[in-house]
Amino acid sequence: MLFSFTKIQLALLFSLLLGVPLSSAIGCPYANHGSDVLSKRQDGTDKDRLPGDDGYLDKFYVNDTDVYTTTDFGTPVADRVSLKAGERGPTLLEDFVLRTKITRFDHERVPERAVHARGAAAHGYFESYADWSNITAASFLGKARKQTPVFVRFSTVAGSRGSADSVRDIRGFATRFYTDAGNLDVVGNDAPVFFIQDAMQFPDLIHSVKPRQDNEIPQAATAHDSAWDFFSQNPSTMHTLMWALSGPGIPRSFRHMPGFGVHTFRFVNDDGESKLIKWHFTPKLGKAAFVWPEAQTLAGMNSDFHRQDLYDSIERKQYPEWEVGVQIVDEKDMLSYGFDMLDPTKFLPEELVPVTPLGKLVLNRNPRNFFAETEQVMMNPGHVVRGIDFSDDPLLQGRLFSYVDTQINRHGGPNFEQVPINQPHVPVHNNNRDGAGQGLIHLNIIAYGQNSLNNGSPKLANRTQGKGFFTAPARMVVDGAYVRDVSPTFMDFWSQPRMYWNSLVPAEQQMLVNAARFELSKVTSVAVRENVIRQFNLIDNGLATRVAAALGIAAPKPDPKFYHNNSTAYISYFRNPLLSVEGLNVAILASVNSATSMEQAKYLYSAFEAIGAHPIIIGEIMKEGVDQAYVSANAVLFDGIIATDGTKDLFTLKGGSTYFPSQVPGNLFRDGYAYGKPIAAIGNGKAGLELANVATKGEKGVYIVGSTERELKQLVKDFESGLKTFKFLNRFAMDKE
Ligand code: HDE
Repeated sequence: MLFSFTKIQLALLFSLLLGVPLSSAIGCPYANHGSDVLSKRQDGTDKDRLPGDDGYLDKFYVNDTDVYTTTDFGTPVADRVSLKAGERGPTLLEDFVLRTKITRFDHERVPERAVHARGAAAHGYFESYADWSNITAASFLGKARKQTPVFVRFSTVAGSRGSADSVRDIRGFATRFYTDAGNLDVVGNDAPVFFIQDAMQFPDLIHSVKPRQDNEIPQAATAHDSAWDFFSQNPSTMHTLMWALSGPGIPRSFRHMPGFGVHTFRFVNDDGESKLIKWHFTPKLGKAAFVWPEAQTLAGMNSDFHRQDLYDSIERKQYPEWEVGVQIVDEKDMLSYGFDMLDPTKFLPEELVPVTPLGKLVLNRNPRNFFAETEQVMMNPGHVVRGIDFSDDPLLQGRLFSYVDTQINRHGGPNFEQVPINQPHVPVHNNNRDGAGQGLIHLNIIAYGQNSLNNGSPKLANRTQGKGFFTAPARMVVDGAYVRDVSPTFMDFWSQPRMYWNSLVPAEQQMLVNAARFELSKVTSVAVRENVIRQFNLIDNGLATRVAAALGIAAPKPDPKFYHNNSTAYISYFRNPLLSVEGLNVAILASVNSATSMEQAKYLYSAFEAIGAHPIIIGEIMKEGVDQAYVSANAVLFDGIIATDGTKDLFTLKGGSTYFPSQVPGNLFRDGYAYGKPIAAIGNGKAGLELANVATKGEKGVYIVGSTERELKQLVKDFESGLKTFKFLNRFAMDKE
């Protein structure tokens, strides 16, 4: 009997020897049709898996190569032509192949998210810098270099699922950590503050910013009466509004965007000691934002710009990265910083409490199926693990209810945690049962506690046994009567917006003023406009006066109750250059009719690729050596624009071209300059600058050079620094004092 194996043992042996996952070895009908696809993508072996890919999703991948079509219940069928009574006769009810195919199609859509419907996501990993068990019992932070799989979804808030990426809005930044002690979701935004202080106001806020109820206009925009009526009637919105009206409202990409947990949370260590914390995700590339005219045009030129930027940079192996850190505050200091740490409309300046870096977050794998992963991921701030705890922030408390509720609506039942992308990568044991779409076969029929028939299993985990979640022992309730009221510690709505305003560079303040002018010029109610000016005037008289001037409203007298000169160095998007040019799009304008131009384009392509930028050669037609045709080119798609020597004719097209509108090449320079981008002309490419009438030699961010190799080398160097500057602020008009 020495070599007698059961079928399972044989399968296990086979699977171990050949590296074939167990489920395919035993012929499981649903699991693991995907090993072929996976091996192609990841070079065949587990060794080649990227960090963070623990193979958890492998068993769910389906590969349809070289197999027959089947029905959902496994019968092989042909599903191209329906069953009819005679070739030209009526289709028969009997045709289960047709009926199921159509039924499945009819049910493909699920409700989009009520907010944050538009988004994109990627897989990756978190790596802890150190053992942080002195401050938190969270196991994923318990060891230096420990890696944890993550899935991060970025989003806009107000727009529908098909809306444009570059609209003005706060961005969602939701990170799921698949830790070895369960899932932790940090469901944050790209601003560290939120519009309202109490969950009770959330439906009101969202009703006001969503499109009008009668005509569903405008899509994904706050530039309408109801949004600004809500803002001006609810001054808690002022602070987040300032963020939305400036850089964070129109980020260059998700890769250039920070993330914040917004609310105060808690770290708790094994001994039960707790600290208040605020989550920060800081982009390794630095922060960058569009300017508004650029973002608007982009919505038409490529409404998927952010989604594509994320996808493409991962495919190019330029993995987006953030440093994850926390501000740590003693429990007793809840009210020590001039505001209440429970108030989500306030942020804690880094000058007061610096961010402690905990680890890095890297995104290195695109989802394989948008619906299955990105659309079905159901983030929830209530997904916490041992070592993390909540605070009494009333907005957070309301969120802890909302997210599960909304998932049940979207999924049509309570088993949404069983969807592959939502499954924790650790076993799930409890007495929750049944419901629509139950995907597990529970063998425990003693589905209650306390029981004796199953030895009390599943057992209860807590602080001292089973490494369970526990509430921070130091969490105290402030004694008081039941009230439906706002705390007096939540009542200063203007000091922090003023600090925000004080912290922007002048050109950035101007962008904010311009954004407010744009939005309010679309507000039809004069009373609403005046109410906004009154609110702005509590923040800063200059802000109010400048916006008012564009609306034909008289300059208000200063209302200095909340005026001060405090500022913080960490807010501005335009104060510091980018830290890297990684993945920035450099348009190299070429002419297929000029050998010099094509050669130079090739040279520049290699040079920019070598420094990590993303060069794109533009030509009259698509052919070898050309990445994009002028017909689809627009300055908004590129971070910098260079015309090669030999492109002169492009800029002097008499009578135009049928391959592209004749104004396109010139407009690339005209608009690129107006949007503050670095631009360059080599040799007779200078004709482009002349046509666009935009720049002169010696102007910052404008490079005019000859064609020698020395000059080209220097150009690449200078242009790299121009790309890091990102926006040449001197080109933007400023209000006269
Ligand atoms: Fe959300 N929010 N939210 N929110 N939120 C949702 O949950 C809600 C709030 C945030 O990529 C919904 O699954 C309420 C603050 C992100 O899948 C919903 C309140 C912050 C995402 C919901 C808030 C956020 C959501 C819609 C006030 C920043 C997208 C679909 C009490 C800290 C997550 C869903 C993803 C999504 C409710 C306030 C961020 C309806 C009631 C504050 C990033 O449950």
